[in-house]
Amino acid sequence: MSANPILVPILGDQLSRNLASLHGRSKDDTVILMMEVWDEATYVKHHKQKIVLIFSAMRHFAQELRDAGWTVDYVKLTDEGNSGSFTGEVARAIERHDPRAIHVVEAGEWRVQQAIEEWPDKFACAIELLPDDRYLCAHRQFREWADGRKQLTMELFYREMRKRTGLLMTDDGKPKGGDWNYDKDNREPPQGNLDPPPVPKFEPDDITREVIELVERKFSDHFGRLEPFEWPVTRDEAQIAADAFFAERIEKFGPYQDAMVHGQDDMFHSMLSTSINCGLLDPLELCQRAEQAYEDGRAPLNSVEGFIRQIIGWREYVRGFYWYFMPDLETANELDAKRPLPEFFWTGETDMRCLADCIRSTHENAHAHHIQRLMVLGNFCLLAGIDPCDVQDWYLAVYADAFQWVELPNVSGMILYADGGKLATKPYAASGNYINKMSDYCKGCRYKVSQKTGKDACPFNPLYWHFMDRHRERLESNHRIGRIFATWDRMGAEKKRDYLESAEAILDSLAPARPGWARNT
Ligand code: FAD
Ligand code: DLZ
Ligand code: SF4
Repeated sequence: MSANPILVPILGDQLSRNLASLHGRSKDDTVILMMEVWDEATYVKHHKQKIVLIFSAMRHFAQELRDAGWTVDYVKLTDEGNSGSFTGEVARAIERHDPRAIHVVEAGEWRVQQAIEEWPDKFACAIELLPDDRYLCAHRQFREWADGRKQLTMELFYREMRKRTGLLMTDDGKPKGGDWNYDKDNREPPQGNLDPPPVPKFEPDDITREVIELVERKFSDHFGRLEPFEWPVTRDEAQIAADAFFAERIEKFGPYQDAMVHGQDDMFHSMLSTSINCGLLDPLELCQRAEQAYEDGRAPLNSVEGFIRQIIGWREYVRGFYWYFMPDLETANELDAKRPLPEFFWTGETDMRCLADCIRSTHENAHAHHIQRLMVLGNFCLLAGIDPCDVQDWYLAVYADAFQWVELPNVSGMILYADGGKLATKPYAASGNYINKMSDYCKGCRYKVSQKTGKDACPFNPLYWHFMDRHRERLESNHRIGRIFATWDRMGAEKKRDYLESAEAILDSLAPARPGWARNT
């Protein structure tokens, strides 16, 4: 090892061998620094499985790097003198290694990036901040695309990304199959026994077992079931999970993307977000595999295009959106929503069968699939007017794949309309009908989805109209939703009053979450 090496900090969501800070680096001249720190584990009280996932994946990655000949300085959470923060640990590492420079890849999250940007003032050695080229759209490219647009329409961004990556494009620059988007074929309700093939589960090894014990000791008051812990924590395991998706589930991924079945937590989804987000899987590689499945005749175009759109469309779009609108996005509250998150989001104790099932899955697996997050949990928060800060904390804390850059645009923009319509042209508000159409939840529910008002009515029904009525002024001029008010007005005063009174009774019954669930008090 050279006398004044380059120090390369690698964060918990940068676990990729092709990370920009490792490109072309000499192993004899590099000390890689990895840090388990209290600040990151508790800025919200993450689900226990999320902490196990990150710490275990970090420890495995460090081992992999050492096996490949790198020098890794790994700081464990319980190591003596651990300062609890990235900046504190970099300061201590500078004392240990006396580096001539630090090469670090930009952080995924605003909070961490702000801290890194203070390093040049704090530390005497040179700091080189590198762009994270694992994403397919650089910040500059997103800015160039977004500047001057009235509406940042995801579909238009997605088409640009298709052209730029060449994914699902013909040689003469046209979308394969003739259309850009096959979403219309991807809205099958669940019918009959769908029987999705099981997702691979991974038995904890000694490294993971040690982390599980640590989490049990140090984070026992965090939300969520700790065991069984079955997420992939290495690239090899993540590849097995991806192989199974491309072999067994992608075919039906498209048609049943929006379907929900009680107790079926994975459906035909890839379950790869945890591995993609911490760096074990490469998003472009996954899209290329999906396209290959189409070319080989193993998966239909609507499934493959749907999958690719989620990744080079939505995933890249929300990342660009986050950096474009931060830090204001964090405090945006266009609809002035002030109600605290109900306690049942943490306990799962509600008679609403759809919400209870989504919260159970969240508690048991640190996961719920997209349409559960959007149209059940998110829809409830929107209709009930839950404070965006509470909702952000909840989504950030409870999902193993949650990082603020992806969580916040989805929460503020997609579900709550808190950004004032920068992401979505209208609020994704829906009554119980939508959930009934796309799931089997309502059959076994104590509430009646067909009933509109009164004690036995599905709460989504009156809450829907209460939402529309209280935001009428803002929404009426929106051509995508404005017509709904003609239906409301045709109902007549008595029916309207019934709706509003039923909704008020539901809202009054929501016990607020006790403090301490999402953050240490
Ligand atoms: P699949 O359904 O198999 O989709 C494939 C991949 O597409 C995902 O792995 C993911 O990388 C990407 N993707 C799909 N939808 C989105 C989206 N809306 N935004 C960004 N990427 C997307 N995803 C996260 O990774 N982290 C989050 O913190 C997160 N928070 C969310 C909060 C809300 C309110 C909503 C509505 C969605 C959120 N999502 C988040 C998006 C989506 O729900 C998850 O990516 C998905 O459920 C992960 O499961 P999967 O890998 O089986 O996804
Ligand atoms: C999510 C998380 C947790 C729980 N703990 C750590 C940690 O101790 N060390 C670390 O490097 N990363 C952790 N992470 C992931 C970070 O929060 C993530 O890398 C940053 O948000 C990037 O901006
Ligand atoms: Fe959910 Fe309403 Fe259906 Fe019950 S009736 S499962 S509350 S949508």
